[in-house]
Amino acid sequence: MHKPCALLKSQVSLSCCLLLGVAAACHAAESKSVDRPNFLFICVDDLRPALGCYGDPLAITPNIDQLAKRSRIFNHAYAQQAVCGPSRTSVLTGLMPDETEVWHNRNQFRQHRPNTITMPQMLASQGYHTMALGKVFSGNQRELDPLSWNRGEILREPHWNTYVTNHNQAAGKQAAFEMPDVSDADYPDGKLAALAIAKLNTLQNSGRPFFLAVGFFKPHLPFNAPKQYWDLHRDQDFHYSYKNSGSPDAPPIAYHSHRELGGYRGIPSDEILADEMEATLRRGYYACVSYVDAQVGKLLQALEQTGLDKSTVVILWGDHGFSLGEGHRWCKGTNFELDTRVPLIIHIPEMAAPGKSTNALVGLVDLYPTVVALANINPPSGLAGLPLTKVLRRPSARVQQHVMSQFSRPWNSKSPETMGYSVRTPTHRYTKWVDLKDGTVLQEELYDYDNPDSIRHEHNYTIEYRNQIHSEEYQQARRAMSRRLTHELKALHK
Ligand SMILES: [Ca+2]
Repeated sequence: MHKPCALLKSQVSLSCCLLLGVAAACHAAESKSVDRPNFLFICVDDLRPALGCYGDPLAITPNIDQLAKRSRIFNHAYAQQAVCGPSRTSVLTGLMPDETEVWHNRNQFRQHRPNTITMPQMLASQGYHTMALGKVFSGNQRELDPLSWNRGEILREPHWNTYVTNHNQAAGKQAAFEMPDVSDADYPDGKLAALAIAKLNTLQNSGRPFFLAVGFFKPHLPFNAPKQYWDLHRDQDFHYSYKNSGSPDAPPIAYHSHRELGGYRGIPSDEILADEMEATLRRGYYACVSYVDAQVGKLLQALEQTGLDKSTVVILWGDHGFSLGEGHRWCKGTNFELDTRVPLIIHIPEMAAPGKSTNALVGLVDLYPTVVALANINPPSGLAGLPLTKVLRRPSARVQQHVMSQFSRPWNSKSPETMGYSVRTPTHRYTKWVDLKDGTVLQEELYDYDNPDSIRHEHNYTIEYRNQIHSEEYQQARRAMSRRLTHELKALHK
């Protein structure tokens, strides 16, 4: 069985192999060449563009900044749903949340679409070694996808504990942050970097191209990082407040009611925090980003030392954005710019215009078609995204005119009752909240990113403040954006 599968490369043969459940063993027996690069696919949990290379003045991220100098930096990359599981599933399946029916972390795409061929599964079928370390699909052991990986998927190893201090050892959520004087390897991301480096050496000797996904756990809450990374950041830099900046006038449904931060010990459940606590949490987030940056640096250094950098595409992405009190809220779970916009950095060996950023609008759902294009593999039919290869060749290239994100209310693992569909163009965001029972439009939002009355900039981030949906001068834009979204949804739901 193995030999015929290994020699067949068509979609038909792929279906044959998948049906027989031996996809992981179905490799084209070819040696690696420049046409078949390796992939180091680095996912960073809850990372907004809090990076020096994105112009964040509070970020201390020398290693990712160095990577960016040899890469394409995507200024306008967006998650398809601003929460872990749905976003990651969209990336790895190449489908929108309405297609995977993964709108919540506890939903699993194979229940709805058992025959989905994921990005790594596709690569595995064409001779790649595919391996996942850390949080790639999900942070939950029950929600992994063995079909995607032919070298196993290691979410955590024993003793990869979220907390290291004695007073945080009970089960579940404890303090929202800790800053012990420990080494990198005392926390999971340090252990993960060491494991990934060891696996790189194994993969190098395998004689086959590889797709290694490494999913770092921070800066997701709790903001736990070794003291040395907290010490990089001065407490006074984070003492600023948005409390007097006026409330955004978006409709209530635009906001999440899930109190992720409020569930930690010592944090008020309504997430209305004292200034001191706000500053500490912000500093903790940036400390965690610096900690992850150091681990990414180790991984990239190993890539260079092994010489694999000459044949490896590096893709670094955040699974969604994050709010640190901007817009009067914390965490993620909305269709706003802060939550949907993510860092995306793609490095290709010997790429054109390295270090140049692009303003092309892209979705994380575009990563699947991009990866298979770079691997010279035909994509499966029906992918929602488009390959970004022309933007990798030319930063001024454009791929699409808008990107769609969505979020359900209430947010739980049942079928959603209400969905907020949001379309981002280069200048506007239009969001429509729909009752899914009968299609009734419950609320609309329209923001103009070129109008200072509509948005605010705070520390390099854009916050929607004034919903223009009822403004007379915006009715033409409203109709145009509504048509655009309707067209998009028709195509999605056909
Ligand atoms: Ca996340």
